[in-house]
Amino acid sequence: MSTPDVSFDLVIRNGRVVSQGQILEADLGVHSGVIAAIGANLPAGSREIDAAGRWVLPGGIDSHCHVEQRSGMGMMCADDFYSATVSAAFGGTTTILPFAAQHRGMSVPEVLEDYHSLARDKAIIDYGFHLILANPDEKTLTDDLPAAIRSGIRSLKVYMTYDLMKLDDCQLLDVFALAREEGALVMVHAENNDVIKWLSRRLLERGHKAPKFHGFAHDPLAETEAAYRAISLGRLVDVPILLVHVAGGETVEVIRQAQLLGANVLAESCPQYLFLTAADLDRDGLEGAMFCCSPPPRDAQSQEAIWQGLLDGTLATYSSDHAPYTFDTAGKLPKGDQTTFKEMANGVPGIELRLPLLFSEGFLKGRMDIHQFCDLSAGNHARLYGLAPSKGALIVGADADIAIWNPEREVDVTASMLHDRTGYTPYEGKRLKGWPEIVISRGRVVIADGSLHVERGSGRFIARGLPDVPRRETPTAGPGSRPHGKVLKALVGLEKVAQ
Ligand code: DUC
Ligand code: ZN
Ligand code: ZN
Repeated sequence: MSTPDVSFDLVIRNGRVVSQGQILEADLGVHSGVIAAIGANLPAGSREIDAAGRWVLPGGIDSHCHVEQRSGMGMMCADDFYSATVSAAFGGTTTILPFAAQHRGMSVPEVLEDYHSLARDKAIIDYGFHLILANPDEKTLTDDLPAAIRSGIRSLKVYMTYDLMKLDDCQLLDVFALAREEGALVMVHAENNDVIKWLSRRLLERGHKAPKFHGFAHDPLAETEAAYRAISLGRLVDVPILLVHVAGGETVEVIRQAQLLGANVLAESCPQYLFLTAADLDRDGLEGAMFCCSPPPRDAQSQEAIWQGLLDGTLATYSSDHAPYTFDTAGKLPKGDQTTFKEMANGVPGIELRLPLLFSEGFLKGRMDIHQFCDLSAGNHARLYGLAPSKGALIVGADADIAIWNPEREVDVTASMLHDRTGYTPYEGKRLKGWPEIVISRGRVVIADGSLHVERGSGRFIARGLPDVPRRETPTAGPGSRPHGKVLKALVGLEKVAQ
């Protein structure tokens, strides 16, 4: 515990503060937006919050969400940077990392300028951007991408599927090699495009149009195969990659085995793969479209494998993949009741319920301890995406990004209590225990008494530092060893490491 020698703008008293692997019955003092002290009997602050009986936790970091973004299929998200950040904050999240999305024909500088101007006047909590790369041409790789990375966009997302977004393996290797050179983390959407196309064509030829066939078209093997391929390409150029929105049990196993062989592969999963299954896509009529995302929710065994993967560290982050579409022709159902599974917008909302779901079903039900909850909801995101040490942990000197959770409060989820603009929730009717009643961003009380207390545009862009990715060593002999001869090292750009 540290001794205070400053005055406090805010003191949070009597809570259970989770800090550096410890649970402290302590006060937390904030000065100028930063945590200034954690200790017993801190002097009075200009503002005081009594957190007796509450958990005082790092504000959540949602490192995968889509905001004001046009999808690879051309649909526009329902949320802008105001509604998305308000919704995130009501759910205990204080930093988001959405995407600045390049579509073919767009230059990276123009994409970044657009997203900065979309977010600047609307976001109410802090944010950074990952860059989606759909066009890694010569100029992008040589000039634009290095400049973007150095400006604090330290993560890229690439797609192995969606006709208009996907990169081929050569392009993936180009991006991976550049990310290693410049110090960026590459997030990979791993699904085999041709498998999905081939299955979809056959399903539609046979008249199978309903939402549930989305799950058939996106067979689990499409994910597993692409995941293994991405891991192999990452190993070839010796770069860490992060597989996003892992859905299937077999994919978790492939990742676990690859990590045992020394592969620097990281992975993420999301609420939809813990709390939904393929059966949800088979609801009456088109209702199943509300649960359509890619990859789709699988079965109970896969849900269990995702829980295990999150608990044993195979999966490092738990994000929302919030991809909000209204349930009408402007969103999910572009052709109304004639919309086939192939035409539905892919994505589910979840930015607000991500943490309440994990707190209730993961922590309070005894699946994980409070430290695992904090790592999965904030700490691991901060380290991997270059936000630490100012974000992701309650430590002196860090931004005062804090969520105060009431572990006794019970909530029956319904769409009308949420703040995103989809108008529905896949978790309608679910009873949750525990709620983030007070949410603080850089010392500003953002949410209290069920209301928002800050202005549009008061969130800040965060230029991020280098990803802090723990390295697994490649074995020098036996399974997993790599014959990195001089020639291969020179070819893949590893010669600097070789010398
Ligand atoms: N799949 C994606 O690839 N992105 C957004 C949501 C989804 O379902
Ligand atoms: Zn994706
Ligand atoms: Zn996504």
